[in-house]
Amino acid sequence: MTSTLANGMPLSWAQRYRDLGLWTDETHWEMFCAAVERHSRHSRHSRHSGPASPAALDRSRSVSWEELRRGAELASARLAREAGVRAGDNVIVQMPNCVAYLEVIAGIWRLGARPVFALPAHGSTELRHFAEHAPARVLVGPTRPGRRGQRTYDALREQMPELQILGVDHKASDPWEAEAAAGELPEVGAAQATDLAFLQLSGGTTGVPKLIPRTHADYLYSVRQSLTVCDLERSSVLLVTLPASHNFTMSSPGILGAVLVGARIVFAPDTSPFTILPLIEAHRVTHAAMVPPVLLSLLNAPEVAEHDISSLRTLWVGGAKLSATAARRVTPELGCALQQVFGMAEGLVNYTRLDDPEEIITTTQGRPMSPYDEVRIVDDEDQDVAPGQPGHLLTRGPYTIRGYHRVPEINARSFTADGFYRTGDIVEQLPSGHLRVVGRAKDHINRGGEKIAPEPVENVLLQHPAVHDASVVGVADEVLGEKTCAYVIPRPGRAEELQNTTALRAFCRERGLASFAVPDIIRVVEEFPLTGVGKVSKKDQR
Ligand code: OOB
Repeated sequence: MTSTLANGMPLSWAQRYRDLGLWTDETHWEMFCAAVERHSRHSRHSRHSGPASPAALDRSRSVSWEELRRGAELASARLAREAGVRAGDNVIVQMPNCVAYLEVIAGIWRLGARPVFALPAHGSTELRHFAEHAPARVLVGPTRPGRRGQRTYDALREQMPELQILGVDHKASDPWEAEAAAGELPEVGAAQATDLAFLQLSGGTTGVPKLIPRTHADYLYSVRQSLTVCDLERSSVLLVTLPASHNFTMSSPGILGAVLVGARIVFAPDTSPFTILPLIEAHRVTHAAMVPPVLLSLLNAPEVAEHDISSLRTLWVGGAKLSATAARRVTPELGCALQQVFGMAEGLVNYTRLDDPEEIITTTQGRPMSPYDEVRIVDDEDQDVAPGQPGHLLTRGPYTIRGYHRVPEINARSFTADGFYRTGDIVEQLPSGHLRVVGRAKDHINRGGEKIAPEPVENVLLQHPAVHDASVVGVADEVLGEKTCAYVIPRPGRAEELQNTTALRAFCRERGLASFAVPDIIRVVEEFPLTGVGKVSKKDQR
């Protein structure tokens, strides 16, 4: 008899959150089906004739709510038939932003199985780690993953022949056509609301990303709670421009929030202003989530003036610190509201509220979205700091995990004995409860919202025959917030080989490093600065 859920939540706490009415008995598949029923009924009542208005669309497809559910059923049939996916299995999903992405994850939930949310930029190193650690024996990706993606999958086929890679032709007008012809649907897999729903990825401080176990009950609560502090509703149009599988895009209030309220979902293939401005205009987009660099590129794009973006109502900006300067430009220049979002895949999400004073909206990262979120700000000895003073942010609550997936040693460090998650963020709290992020204790690099752990990058650099030692740090960058800078010490007599940094970066890519983790800057040096105890002083390198 285990005494905790997959997310580390003690059963007594799970019962408490259920008694409070925060957690329900619904799984993601049940939520999805109930939502499709509601929205289809609504659109039957409100339209007299003609086709149902689209629920979700991308460059090649536009589908109604019912078609979306049908797509999910067929996706589940394909996964079951071709890869034998069953209840309790983990399935790595590495899809671009598209309608089929949503069908695939809903299809996985239909089987009672669990998506492992990889990002399109992940290379073979990360994917292999997910497959081994989750564990997962199936990966779903695009049929034509591009040159880099193809190399990644070729490498995986060689290194992990037991991993089955299933291609989905997301650009086809009907990716599930063949499946529809194949016949019967598999049964809906058994799953409970308190079961593991999926594995999300952490920003990570050491090594490859840790896997974050979220249950149906805790995650769906976080989506519903997000909706109570956001203005997303049935008539809204959500633009999905960050990678769909990121926690921010999924649930704050994100794709799942849109499914719950019946808002239209428009998938953008990338984040460039050239892509998103025409989409905002064409689909009368009202809401979008962005990391600060994407917001900046939008604010600074001369093309903004050429597009009618008057439909925009609210932009959610988070994932990394937004400067007050940029925050102040949003409403005057884009004509919409700004909500800052300070969240983490481990749980806690803070929002500025739409009716907060402007000063709060532009200079804080919001306050916890749930009255049941517990927040502590402590010094290095875990003692509470005086009000207003900066300290380490610890948190516990109805949708924050109490432990990572299968790493007891790391969990002992990342959580307090009474179950608070050590976020690694340094914050200060205003009397109003709003948090301001002032720094980070953990040493990962935040490259415009993409979190990069230095260690795996260093490990790859160290594989180069001319590299003696490598140390990777984040350096301030105006656009991205931070860039990665690698300091490398050459082996004796081989400095010459490292002069061509392009070749060294190509080497990183070949070794399967995620594209965003390949160092932006490479500096060849003779030695590293050291701290008092002889450790490399990353502080000085920065
Ligand atoms: C979101 O989630 P993750 O898991 O990729 O990264 C979490 C970390 C936080 O611990 C913090 O260091 C940083 O990203 N962060 C911010 C921030 N939002 C996240 N730092 C400063 N200001 C912000 N607004 O990034 C995430 C998950 C859900 C919603 C939004 C973002």
